[in-house]
Amino acid sequence: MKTPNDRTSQASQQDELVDFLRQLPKAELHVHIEGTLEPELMFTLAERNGVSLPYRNVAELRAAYDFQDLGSFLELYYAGAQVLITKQDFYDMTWAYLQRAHEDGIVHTEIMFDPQTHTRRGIALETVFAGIADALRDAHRRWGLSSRMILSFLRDLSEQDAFITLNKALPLRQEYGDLWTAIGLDSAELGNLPEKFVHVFAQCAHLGFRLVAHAGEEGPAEYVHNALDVLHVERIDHGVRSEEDPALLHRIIDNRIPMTVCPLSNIRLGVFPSMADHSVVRLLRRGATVTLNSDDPAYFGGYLVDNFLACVTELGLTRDECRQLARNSIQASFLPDDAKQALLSAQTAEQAYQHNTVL
Ligand code: ES4
Ligand code: ZN
Repeated sequence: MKTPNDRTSQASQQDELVDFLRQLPKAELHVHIEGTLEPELMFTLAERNGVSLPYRNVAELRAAYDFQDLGSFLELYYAGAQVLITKQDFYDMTWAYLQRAHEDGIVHTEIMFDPQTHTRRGIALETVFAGIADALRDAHRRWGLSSRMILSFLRDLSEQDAFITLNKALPLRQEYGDLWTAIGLDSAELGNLPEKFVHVFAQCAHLGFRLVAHAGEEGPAEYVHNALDVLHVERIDHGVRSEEDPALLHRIIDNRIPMTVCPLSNIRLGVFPSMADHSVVRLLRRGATVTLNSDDPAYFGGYLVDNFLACVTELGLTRDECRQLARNSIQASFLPDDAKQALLSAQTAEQAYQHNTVL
């Protein structure tokens, strides 16, 4: 049997690193299910549904993924979602993500979905819920991979539109309440302040939903403050610009407010000029409860393990820090405490096994 010292080539070291990252039991807490739609599946669904795409083939579509900022990405992302028509389409997209997630060692996932992207095209909310939920339930049966659904409001639309969406969705809580337990806020951040959604978030809290919001991605640290103070969210999606405000960063560290950070997304959308500039490892080393996530993996060039890899190779993230990030992801999830403990002890057992056999 080979020991690590025998494997000297860079390629095998890389393989060993990928194996290590894959076997870490971890949760993904920030992934937009519409952002997992790979170009190949997009073309398949377009054909199946007779929807025409303004690209001749997959390569042409991929070549268009050359984003300047969040706005230029969102335009393509909403256009791509138009191929999703039937329950089977939502199922196929979600199932493809879950298979990939399972390969990456994800044991729990909290996926965001944007009902307004679909209802405004005349797709019934029930179709969206049913397709996604069926796939999530199948993954739980097949691999024990648990999940939650985070219904996210588009912040470039009005609060009234969010209320309409919430009211349309509430009757579905009967059937999908085990999965749909949280509310999020996404889409174009600049100029669409957290304050705009104060009433609908208060109503969602009153109804017993857990709350998250994107903040401090393109928007300044002030948006993070207001997501916490005005919307009363428990987790901040992105939050990387919090580093610009020392008082805010202290608050986040002291109160262990989780941040769901998406490094490859931030690079592709120009939030940081390059991986070398990314704040995630600095934040982690200052004691922030950071988690790593893929955001829109089909658009940003990588799934969860790819995000870990980029932090290891370009920011010097250590193996212990990888384990810490994996633990953070489970701790920051919306699972009940007993389920978190079970997953955390699985990680401890895995680590003991690694130490005894390989390391
Ligand atoms: C998103 Cl990267 C990002 N930011 C905000 N909203 C989004 N929706 C899908 N991806
Ligand atoms: Zn996001």
